[in-house]
Amino acid sequence: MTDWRRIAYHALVSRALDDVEEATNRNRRSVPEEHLVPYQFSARGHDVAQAILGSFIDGRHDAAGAYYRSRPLLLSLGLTLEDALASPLGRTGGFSSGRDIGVVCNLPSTTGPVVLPMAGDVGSQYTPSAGWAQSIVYHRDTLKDDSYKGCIAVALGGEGSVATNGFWSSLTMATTLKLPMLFYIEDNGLGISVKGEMQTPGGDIAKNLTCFGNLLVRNGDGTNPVESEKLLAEVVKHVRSGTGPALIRLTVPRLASHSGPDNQKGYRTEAEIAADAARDPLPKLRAHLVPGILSEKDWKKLEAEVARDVGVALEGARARPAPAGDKVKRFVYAETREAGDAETMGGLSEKEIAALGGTETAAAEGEMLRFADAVRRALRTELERNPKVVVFGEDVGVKGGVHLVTEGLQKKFGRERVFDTSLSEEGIIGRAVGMAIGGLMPVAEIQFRKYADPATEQLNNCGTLRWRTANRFAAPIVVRMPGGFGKDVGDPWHSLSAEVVFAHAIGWQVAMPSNSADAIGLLRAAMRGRNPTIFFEHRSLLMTSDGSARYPGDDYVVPFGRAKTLRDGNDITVVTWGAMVHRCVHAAEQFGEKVDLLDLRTIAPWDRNAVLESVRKTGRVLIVHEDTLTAGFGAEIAATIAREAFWSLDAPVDRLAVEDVPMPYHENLLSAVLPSVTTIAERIDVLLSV
Ligand SMILES: Cc1ncc(C[n+]2csc(CCOP(=O)(O)OP(=O)(O)O)c2C)c(N)n1
Repeated sequence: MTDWRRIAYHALVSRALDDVEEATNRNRRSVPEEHLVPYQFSARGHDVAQAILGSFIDGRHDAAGAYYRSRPLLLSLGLTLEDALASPLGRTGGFSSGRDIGVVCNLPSTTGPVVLPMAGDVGSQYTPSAGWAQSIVYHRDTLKDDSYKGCIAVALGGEGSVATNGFWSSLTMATTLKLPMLFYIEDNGLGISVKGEMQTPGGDIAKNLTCFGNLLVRNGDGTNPVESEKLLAEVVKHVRSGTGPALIRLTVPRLASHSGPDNQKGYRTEAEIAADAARDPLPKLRAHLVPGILSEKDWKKLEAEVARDVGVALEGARARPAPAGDKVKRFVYAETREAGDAETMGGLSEKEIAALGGTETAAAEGEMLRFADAVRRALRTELERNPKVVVFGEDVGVKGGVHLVTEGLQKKFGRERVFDTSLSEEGIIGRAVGMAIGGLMPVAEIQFRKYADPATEQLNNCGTLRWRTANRFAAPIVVRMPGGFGKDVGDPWHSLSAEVVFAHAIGWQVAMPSNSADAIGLLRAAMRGRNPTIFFEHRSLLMTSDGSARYPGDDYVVPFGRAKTLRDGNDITVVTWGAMVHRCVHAAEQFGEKVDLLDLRTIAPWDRNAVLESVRKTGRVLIVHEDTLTAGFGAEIAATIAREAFWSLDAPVDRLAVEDVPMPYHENLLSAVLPSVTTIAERIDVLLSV
């Protein structure tokens, strides 16, 4: 039975919140500055249909991927009015404790519907929502958890968002995998100022998707409560039945400007504004309810209740303290759980991580393993130990990956745990994020480093997710990606390194192992950890035996941020990582006891102390990497040394790297750009003579 009183309450509350914020901002000269909402977005016009949608989102593990106009939905899913008002004011508590725009919301829950952490990028909500939907299927069918039966993910978006990559990527995922996912498109005809006809031909995405496979499509008037309720009941029932996804488009008016600073000048006529005002769904809701369902008196009572609740909430929100600047650096990475700083949602539980354990002591006498075999073995042991591990990417299933790293894993662990994905890197990473928030440990493969480009938005949002939700959410995923030069071959697409991009991205751990043992230890540490990790598999190590090492054991872990000293020397420090380690080892052999050689192993975090200690001892340093020179990670290390160890230096800090050209194809060209044993040795020689 539809609870229309509850729907009306949430629609009225949403309208009242918009009223308060808009009135305050309109009268900005006469109100105290701390009452202003710096970034105000109104849901006016979208509110009634969202409140109806909210009345259907009640599954134990339902989740919504939403956007900045979704506050009415959040209200109906349990957002407190005080949090709803405090967040746009930037006060403590709420969605982000003043870190993010107040309408970029989230709502963690372990006992009812969740609102996944929103992001400012239009369309970025879709693929994590599909990931949550896939995690529902995994919990339900593979982990046999009946509490996930009938649960769904819903993604909300405007008609502008249907032009984004995320929309199409998630639509492909949801329809090919028949995921329990509902696409809820609230079409107000405008993307800021751009008309819907620019986003999809004819401006009607539902019409255009009528023939899309495996998709139930419904199209209706979001200002008509009866029609909206009927269509929503139908699509939600369909998705809950487990037969596949659905898309509903509801037309709604945007009864305000796009956002606070927008005055609609130049793109919307007075007549258009008036026509939309005449479509206001709130009077239509009232007309539907009064007097048949609620009496005139009931409605008045409801309005009074809303006014009282919003008044109390506003007082509470304004009284909340502003966030203190000294805490702004917290929660970029996971903090100790002992201090009570566990995230509310995302990743493995404390108990699960403790049960997995790990040792930093390598087993003695393990057999020699090549790099690719080592990564496969680490994946295999983790898949065996932890039922929440899932491994996926393009071609990783039947074929075992184009580098054959996942060969045989699907056969052993099944298609639910090791699987191929559609060809969308945004989809691969967004899905991983949704799955990690859903409590799984996703290990995603990006086929080559360069092909992480289309996933940039999801990667960046994954990294900042813990910080911007003030530790309410985390998405610890592992992203494996091969890159760097191959055996006697390179090219701009398959041989990119550019690891510095991920060191620069906030919130990521970045592993750059040079050998099998470190690869196993770092991959395992990431898969038993609480931070998202880029795990770089160097192509030349995958293709040769350069990185072979003894198997260090089934529980071996290497902590991030700990360099390994490969040679002790007193006259020069060489800092390197990845495949360059092997060239540096050969170059250093020519200098007897002179070279102190450090393999950083991880560049985020990186072992500052080990580097500085070594440089203070030797007074000279050469940093060698394959990534291009300008703004490469070597620049970061050089700057740190220049500041922290300046008085210990006997020579300029030096870097040797590929000199700002893409990686070439022919072997001759490749060897002309890559640091070689000879050029590394020459550089060491020069520095030693300074
Ligand atoms: C990836 C991205 N590009 C551009 C923007 C700037 N932007 C914010 S809202 C918006 C229009 C979105 O329109 P629509 O999806 O129809 O939602 P509505 O605001 O109408 O509810 C744009 C272009 C953004 N936030 N993200």
